[in-house]
Amino acid sequence: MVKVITYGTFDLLHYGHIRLLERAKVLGDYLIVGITSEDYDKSRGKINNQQSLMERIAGVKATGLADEIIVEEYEGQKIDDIRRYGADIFTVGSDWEGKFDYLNDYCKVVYLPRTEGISSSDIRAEKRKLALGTIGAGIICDKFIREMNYVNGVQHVECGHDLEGVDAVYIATHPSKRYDDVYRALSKGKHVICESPIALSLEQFETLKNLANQKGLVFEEAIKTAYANAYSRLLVVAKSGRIGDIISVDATCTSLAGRLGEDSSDLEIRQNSICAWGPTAMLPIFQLLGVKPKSTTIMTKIIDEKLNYDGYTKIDFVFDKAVASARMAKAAKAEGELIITGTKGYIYVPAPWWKTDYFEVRFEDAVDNKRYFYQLDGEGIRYEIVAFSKAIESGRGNVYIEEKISRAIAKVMEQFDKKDYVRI
Ligand code: C2G
Repeated sequence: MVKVITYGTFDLLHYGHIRLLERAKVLGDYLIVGITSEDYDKSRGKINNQQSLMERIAGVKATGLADEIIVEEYEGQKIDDIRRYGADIFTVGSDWEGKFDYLNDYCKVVYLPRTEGISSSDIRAEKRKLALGTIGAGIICDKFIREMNYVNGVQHVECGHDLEGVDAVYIATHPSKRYDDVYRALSKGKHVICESPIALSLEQFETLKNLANQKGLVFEEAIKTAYANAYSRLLVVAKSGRIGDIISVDATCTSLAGRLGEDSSDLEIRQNSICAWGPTAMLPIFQLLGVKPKSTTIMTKIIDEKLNYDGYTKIDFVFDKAVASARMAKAAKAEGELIITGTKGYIYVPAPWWKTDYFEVRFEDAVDNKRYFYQLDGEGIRYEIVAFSKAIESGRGNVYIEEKISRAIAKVMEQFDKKDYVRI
């Protein structure tokens, strides 16, 4: 029996895919189709799949051409599979001509002519693009606009104050202005993704959320770290019990803002430490330990009284069975690491942990340590935009940053805003 193996994403299954499978099938007696997992596709830069792995599997299955379907999850798996399944022929479309010649050492490699004139990208592009405007300025806004270019189905549209001509808007204005900007955008029927913190009080957050719900609009908090592969994996590892019970989560984020301290004349246009870093530093704490701390103590060094501008802030949380601390600074420097302490071991994420592609699980006996590496493109912003446009298309909420997390962040912002803190 001649076994043939082929691989692909098979997103929005089309005629080109089916022709490939038909011809692959007649090369032998038994056809194995490897379908790429979401993570593997992300790691090779394919971030625009419209269908989930299960939907893509169902599509290939429905053709009736595959005798066996497997999932392709990592680089180098093709060699493992060819050996494991005893494949005689590896085949793929001619767009890959030459790329898989190295598999000739393991089986016969056949490139089948690609069907011209059709592709998943074309089908995706045919859908009307989401017109996404931006309000705000600065590096973060520029990065966001740049990252839009990598996302199929999203188009950057310049918009004025009236938000004419856009379906959705990204807001990165000064934290003190965000509430008004978000309110205005939602009132005009625009979907909103806004840098965190969105609101400086719980009441503000609830008002915005209710407005979005009433109007059936997507309203999301932008914390890019939440969308990074390494970060979402470390949450899973931490929750899996690998390091035992979680006892403490300690996150530090600092960025020494150049002239701060020497010339503080432009402080009002800068974000203070808690706005710039608080949401990111609190994210793993609330995602791992829950959103109901028994106590929240804010310790801060205020460098401008009138603006309530903190140069350094440390927030201590006490939960039922764990503690946590978030440290953040714009006018002090420390190691930007994340440590999750467990009863059996700990997870260490080196600086800058908020845009890392790597973490380590460490134990008493270093032999048991394990390192994890993941692809991170565009600091996570690219995936954030994909998730936002998918949320709009599907009408489902944000699965990366749940509403209760946004609420918990807004509560801490309110505590700070009311100056309910200990000064140093
Ligand atoms: N294909 C084709 N004609 C098209 C489009 C795709 O023959 N018009 C073929 C591709 O060459 C590939 C298969 O259909 O063999 C699946 O295509 P994709 O879903 O685009 O998957 P791809 O990214 O090519 O993955 O490890 C993954 C594989 O290497 C190929």
